[in-house]
Amino acid sequence: MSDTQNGMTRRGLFKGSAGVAALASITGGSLGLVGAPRAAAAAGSVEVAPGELDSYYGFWSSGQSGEVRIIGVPSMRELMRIPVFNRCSATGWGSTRESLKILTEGLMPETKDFLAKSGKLTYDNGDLHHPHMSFTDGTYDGRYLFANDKANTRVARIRCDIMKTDKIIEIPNTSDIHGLRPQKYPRTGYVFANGEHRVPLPNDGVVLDDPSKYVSIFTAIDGNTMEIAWQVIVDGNLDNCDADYDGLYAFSTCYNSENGVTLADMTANEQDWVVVFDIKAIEAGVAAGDYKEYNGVKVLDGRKAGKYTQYIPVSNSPHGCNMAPDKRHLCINGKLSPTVTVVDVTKLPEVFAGAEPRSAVVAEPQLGLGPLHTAFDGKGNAFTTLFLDSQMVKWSLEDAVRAFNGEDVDPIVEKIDVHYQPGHNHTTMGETLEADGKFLISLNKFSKDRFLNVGPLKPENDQVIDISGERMALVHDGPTFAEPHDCILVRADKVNPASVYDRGDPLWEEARIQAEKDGVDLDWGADVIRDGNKVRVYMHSVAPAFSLEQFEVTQGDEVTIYVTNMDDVDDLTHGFTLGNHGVAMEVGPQATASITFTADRPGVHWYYCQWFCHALHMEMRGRMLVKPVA
Ligand code: K7E
Ligand code: CUA
Repeated sequence: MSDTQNGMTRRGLFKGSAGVAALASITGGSLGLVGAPRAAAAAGSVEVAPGELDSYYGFWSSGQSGEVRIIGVPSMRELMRIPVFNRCSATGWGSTRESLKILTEGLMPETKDFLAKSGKLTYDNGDLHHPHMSFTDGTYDGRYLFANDKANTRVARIRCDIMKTDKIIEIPNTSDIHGLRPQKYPRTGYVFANGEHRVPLPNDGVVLDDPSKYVSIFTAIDGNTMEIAWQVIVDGNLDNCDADYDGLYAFSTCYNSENGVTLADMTANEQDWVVVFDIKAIEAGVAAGDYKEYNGVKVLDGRKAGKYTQYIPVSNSPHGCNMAPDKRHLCINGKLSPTVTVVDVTKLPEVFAGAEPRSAVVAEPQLGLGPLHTAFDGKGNAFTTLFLDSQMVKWSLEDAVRAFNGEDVDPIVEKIDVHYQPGHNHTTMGETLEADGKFLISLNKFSKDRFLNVGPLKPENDQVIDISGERMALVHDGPTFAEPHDCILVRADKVNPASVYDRGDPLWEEARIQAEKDGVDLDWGADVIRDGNKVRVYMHSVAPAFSLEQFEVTQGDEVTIYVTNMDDVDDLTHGFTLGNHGVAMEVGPQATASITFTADRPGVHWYYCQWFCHALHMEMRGRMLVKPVA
């Protein structure tokens, strides 16, 4: 239970009732609310009064912005941004030594060489589509978030104890990681990642137009070590993926079964596939040595249906791939077809034993135009976004199965308009066994007229829909910057971040080792160590002062500044910004951060704390003197 749910006050109850009454009036009183409201943030209202907390953490992708955002749900207040593949002016992500280590250590050697030719250590951009939390026994466990980078073929991990990225790896042998899902059972475990665009293997520039040499690759990463466990070559382009609740299978939607390289080739067939991966069989294949190594990764061949993979035909160009929390039904969203294809995963052993692949399909309801993604309420209902119709459709899984069997039932429960062109959607806890059917987010690609006009580039519109009653009720418009593709909604009690860093955190392990070599106390130091033309400056901060008010270096020195924040109070972050050097970093309570630059501008340069920390924050500063070379 979250604090919000427990913290039911008279005032909260009053507010909750008022909110529900207001809502009922705007929806014509038809809102079938179940049970009494418990607090302002309970189902039925998105109002979270000042001082009250949201009941869900929303972890939002940001697409081409390259970060992850934390948004409180249902209020839709943006709480935090986590830099991942992007650069961040506030925190120094992409320029501190700690972040550069994470951004560079997982790159392949040839990528590093390639970037070095442009004077770069790593990529500056990313395209982050799919953030998902680690699982234990079919539900979120609050350890990690994982996310893909479609732009530069990477996968990142975020530590949920401090909400910072701690690993980024490049995936070899493939191009453009798109779909990404963690293993749900027994534990993550594997993180499954789809290489979307087919490339020749090896991709050495010799092959351009021979489609038979192009492959798509499905990757399983060990989420604990962030090393690649294995890869499987498949037919067609991989798009989205998911995993079952029994730890047996993973699934990927696949378009371009034609294996074409032009648009005309890619859409020639009437049917594409969902690929089913048999995890145990693949693990046995790895153990038996049935693989080839490319770039140090074990790659199995799953291009022909067999013991590793099965290909279930679905209509042309499917997109979303969503496993229902009933542990049984996998929903494949038609995109170009108005249907969602429902696969019963309990029938998959028969398919692997030779049964006709389509025998696992148990429903195929016609829902409307452009079905992209489906979410679940844990009560047997599915919610599918209709991109072309700009609608959300609620439908019954059970009725869809009955209709497929010839019964005269309409699986569609209700449709509502959303604004506009929804892509992903997500329900509270909806990709876990604890799906609770409270709220549904519709991530709309266009906002058009819904907000004040801010120029040609408009925000996206992420709308909140209350699904706790009989009918869906659209209750909030939430503008977001480019460009959320997906989000997850995690019950607040599942996530328990620290407020202050642990001094032993591995994040600044290199600083710890260097300080020890230099004979300096990293915690309380105020030292300048000269080592040839390298200068290491150690200082700590306790509001409102740095332990060094000044230090001297010589023009041309390579300077590394280590700042340790020895305040251990909640929310007491300091910063270090060095004027006219492009140097800035966040230093959280009890954290160490460091940055390296060349001091090449003779003169006095002020450094200051840029995080407003104290009544004397403006005075929290010091001077670096750069002496000219004689
Ligand atoms: Cu935008 Cu999940 Cu990349 Cu669908 S994906 S919409
Ligand atoms: Cu420390 Cu501002």
